Amino acid sequence: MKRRKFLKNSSTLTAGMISAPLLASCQDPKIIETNLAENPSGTKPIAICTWNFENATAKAWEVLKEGGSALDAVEQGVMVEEADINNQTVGKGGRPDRNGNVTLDACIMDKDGNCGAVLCIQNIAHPISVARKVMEETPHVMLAGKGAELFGYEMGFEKTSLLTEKSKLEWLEWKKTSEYKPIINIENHDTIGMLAIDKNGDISGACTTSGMAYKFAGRVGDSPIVGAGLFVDNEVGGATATGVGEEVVRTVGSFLIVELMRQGKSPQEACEEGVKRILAKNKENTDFQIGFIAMNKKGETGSYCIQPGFTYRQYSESGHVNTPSDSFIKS
Ligand code: SD4
Repeated sequence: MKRRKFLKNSSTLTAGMISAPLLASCQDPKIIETNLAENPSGTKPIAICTWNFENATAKAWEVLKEGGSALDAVEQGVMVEEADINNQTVGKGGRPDRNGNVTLDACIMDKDGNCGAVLCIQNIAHPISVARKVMEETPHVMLAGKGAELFGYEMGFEKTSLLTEKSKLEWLEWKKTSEYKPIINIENHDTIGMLAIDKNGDISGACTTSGMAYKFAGRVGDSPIVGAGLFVDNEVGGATATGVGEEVVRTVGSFLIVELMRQGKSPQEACEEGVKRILAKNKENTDFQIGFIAMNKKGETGSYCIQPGFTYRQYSESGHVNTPSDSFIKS
């Protein structure tokens, strides 16, 4: 039943080719030629993200086509979802914890393996940008809770209420039973993880979420944990996750996928193995969702998930497409 709902709500395949002027302006043709010669199926620059976040990949592509860095592309790309109050799993508008507080998790990683994260941060609309500041302005990798929030204000971020009327009303309804049951459908699983390669061939990644709806106060999932919700190694590629974070943390999912690519697996094969490792630890219960996406240094991409319905968006000179992911459970 839950799975059927998931399918019903999942995005359908949409594909729109980019315009000729955009193609022409995209990048130094020499670089494209070299890439194609090396690897006919790979392409770069490229941005990919979990789910069908068309506006987020369009923003990332705008940065990449102007010659911007992969780091700027992923930050600005995911900020689109953080700002979208209709996305109830990311940023402002996110569903609150069981006490009615919206707490956000985010991390970012650059081509040099630098990383920054904020965990359980409140009242700041763009946790990804605070995470970037942690990476660039502090000697630390992670800041949590009040400390992260105060650091954000020091860095000039504004205090803002993240709980929208819609999320508040839903939470009040939930409180009548107070049953914590992560539901497998797109409304509860639209965390954005994004990976990009820029014109120099450098890779960065970002991941941002409000986490599982009605979680315990203080709960942190995989999304801000470097290696779990996101991992990038500029020599190999990157991976990022969506779904039940506790399960991704148990296998350090994104790091695993990057390491599998280092050992020669394609992004697709590595994502499949990543999901299968999680399933191996859940022999009795597959009634939850995990979706991984991955990209290697050549710009080849892949994805895999447990339940059908997961898709990922990609934007490169080959087009702007939403690709349905293959799944362990077929229907
Ligand atoms: C978490 N992985 O906090 C996140 C939730 C998620 O789409 O991906 N939702 O566990």
